[in-house]
Amino acid sequence: FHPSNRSVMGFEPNYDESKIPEYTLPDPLVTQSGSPVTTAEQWNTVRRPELLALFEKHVYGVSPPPCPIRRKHVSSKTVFDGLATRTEIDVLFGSADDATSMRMMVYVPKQRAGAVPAFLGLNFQGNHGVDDDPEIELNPGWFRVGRDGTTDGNKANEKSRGATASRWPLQMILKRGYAVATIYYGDIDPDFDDGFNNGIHGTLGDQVAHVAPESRWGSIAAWAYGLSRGLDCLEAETDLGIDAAKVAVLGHSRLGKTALWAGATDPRFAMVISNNSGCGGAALSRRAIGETVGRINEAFPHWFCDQFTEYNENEDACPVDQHELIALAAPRPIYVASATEDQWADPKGEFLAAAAADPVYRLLGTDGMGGDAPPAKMPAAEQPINSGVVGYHLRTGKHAVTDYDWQQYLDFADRHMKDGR
Ligand code: GTR
Repeated sequence: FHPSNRSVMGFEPNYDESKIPEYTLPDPLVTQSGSPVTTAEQWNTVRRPELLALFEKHVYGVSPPPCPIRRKHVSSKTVFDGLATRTEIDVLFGSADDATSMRMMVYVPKQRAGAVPAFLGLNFQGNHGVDDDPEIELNPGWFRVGRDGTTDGNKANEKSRGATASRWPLQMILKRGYAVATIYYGDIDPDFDDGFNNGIHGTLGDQVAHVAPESRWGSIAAWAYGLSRGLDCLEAETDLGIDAAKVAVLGHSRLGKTALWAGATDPRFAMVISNNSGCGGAALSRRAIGETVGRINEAFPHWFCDQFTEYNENEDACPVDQHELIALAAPRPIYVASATEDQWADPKGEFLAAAAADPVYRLLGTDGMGGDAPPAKMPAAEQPINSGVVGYHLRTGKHAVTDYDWQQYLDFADRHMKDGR
């Protein structure tokens, strides 16, 4: 994100808490018809499906039903001085000749007693941007123009090798006993507004023809759909040594929004991690601070469904808010992370959303954010809240994924995805 973008189209973000409009959050534990939800069964059979449908209709759009995947092995190699096996697999969406394909790159620690838990996340700059090994093919697809000379036009160049390696501390993760799988998000749907023709919007789009046009899947929903097909692949590839019942879906920024939607729509994900996801992710839309619904729809008209534009400068009219997206992961562990210098993403709104999801987690028999009730106040930086199944931290620094963030995710995963803990 370029700070200069903040003023494009005349938008001046508000960062003043005192100028936040008065708002009331929709209650996740009251149905649209006004009935209180007081049992886990009512949540699971009535309110959860209702909320999912509302998010589809009003925010992310309706995706096609899962398509069968085809898998083609590309390579397998021992890397990092014997620490791990890296496998590349092309995953094709459906059986059509022109099926879209995405390349999943998977690292599995060699030293392991049995199948290991894994993190699955999309990346921004290609698999070759995650690690600079020249044997990883330079992704030939469409790329956003890089800030630092990593693209020529919309093509990745050699400078993009390892460009996002700091966000993917592979060896640290592998040494902790976890596998990592990643996919370039542009393989699934290139990140520009093309009228929903390229990527899986084009090849699978006829399957949402029955849906009202304003509620058809946007790009975030398409990327989330790709994550689910990635999980299909991990389930099928039993020889990799990954326990597909213990896969955490994670993402940063727009891909954090995507991870949250993937976790909401696909209950097979054992854990959900949102890193600096902001507006349309973990941050409450009704606070209208930093990036707003109106700004995001104007700048990225392809991310959400068209219906979401109804809530530009009109957040109160939306029947859902983002705490309910977090609640859709319940009772599975979820972790929301913010950064102090990322006010655009509204750290406080991310914290408040996690806290407002807590009652759903407690209704489902977990301890939510831990203790008897969620903390009333946002924690200081580097004071993670991680004793319950809803984790949160504020990190000092910029909009990024750092080793500090990963250390918290690994500790949280140790608690919830490792046997005997
Ligand atoms: C920004 C956008 C944010 C966030 C970010 C990113 O331009 O306003 O919502 O998604 O991009 O994905 O890097």
